Amino acid sequence: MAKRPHSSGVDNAHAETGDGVVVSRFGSEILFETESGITHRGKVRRKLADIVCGDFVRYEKIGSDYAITKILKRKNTLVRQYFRGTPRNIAANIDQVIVVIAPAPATDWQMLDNLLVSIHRLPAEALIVFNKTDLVDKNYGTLNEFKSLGYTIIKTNKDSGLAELKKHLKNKTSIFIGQSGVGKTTLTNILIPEINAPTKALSESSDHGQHTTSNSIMYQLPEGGKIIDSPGIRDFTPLPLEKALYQSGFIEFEPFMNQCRFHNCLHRNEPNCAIKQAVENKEISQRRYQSYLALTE
Ligand SMILES: Nc1nc2c(ncn2[C@@H]2O[C@H](COP(=O)(O)OP(=O)(O)OP(=O)(O)O)[C@@H](O)[C@H]2O)c(=O)[nH]1
Ligand SMILES: [Mg+2]
Ligand SMILES: [Zn+2]
Repeated sequence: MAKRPHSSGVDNAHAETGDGVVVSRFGSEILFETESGITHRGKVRRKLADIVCGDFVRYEKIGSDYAITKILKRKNTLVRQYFRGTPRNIAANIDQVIVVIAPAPATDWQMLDNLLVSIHRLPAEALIVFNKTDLVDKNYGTLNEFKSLGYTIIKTNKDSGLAELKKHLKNKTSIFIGQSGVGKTTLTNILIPEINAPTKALSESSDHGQHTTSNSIMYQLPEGGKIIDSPGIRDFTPLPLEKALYQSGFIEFEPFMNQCRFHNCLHRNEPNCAIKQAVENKEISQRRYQSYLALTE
């Protein structure tokens, strides 16, 4: 992985280079951690504008300043479509994306579908954390649908489920993502008690989160592994992919693929479509199919 800092040669006896990992980003500056675990601020060169939390980088030390000169090869990047198709990186080199949902604020299920499509594409492991279970009795909305699809769901609240969550976090780089106010930072604070990052109650008038966390920050977990706490999102649209690529993100389509009349069927208006038939037979949920249609419009 990262190399130790070393002298870059005789021309500039004070210049040092080395590798590190981006812990957080604030505009053109980042916080990064060297392999020896020391955190520094660094200036990012303009051409590296898409640098993001989790990136492995090369730095150069000039005097007492650090400049980031290169983004090292990425394993993957979690990307969303920001404005009219513009991609925006959320994090890089992720092993596991943890979508946090809660009874309050109420879950946007279509956003969960969209996130799962993007996670499938990375690829990275997907984990659903159903938080604030103290606020509901048993069954929550359409969550069972995701369980039947085979997604792993962990139930947590401030006082329970944390041991199970820790097992899934161990020795991986994970990111918490989800709507504002679902409790991502609260969970992070419980996992790493010394950080005490700010959290805020839902707005009384709307029952929505108040967008408390403004920058993604990566933390080292005491048991090994890393967790990135990210700002709440209002919506999540995957990058514009070729339509065929969206299909594999709806994992329940898999058994019916290649059974449509047309080999390049988009499962919209085509005749003899096995996916549409499966929706009619209730083998694929109408709700999930609608999410698929919305993505492939
Ligand atoms: N009842 C209950 N409330 C919780 C639980 N976890 C967090 N909360 C509350 O939910 C509110 C929002 O928590 P945060 O941790 O700030 O949520 P967040 O997901 O980080 O929000 P953003 O940073 O805005 O994305 C706070 O008032 C927390 O105290 C829980 O398990 N049960
Ligand atoms: Mg937060
Ligand atoms: Zn079809």
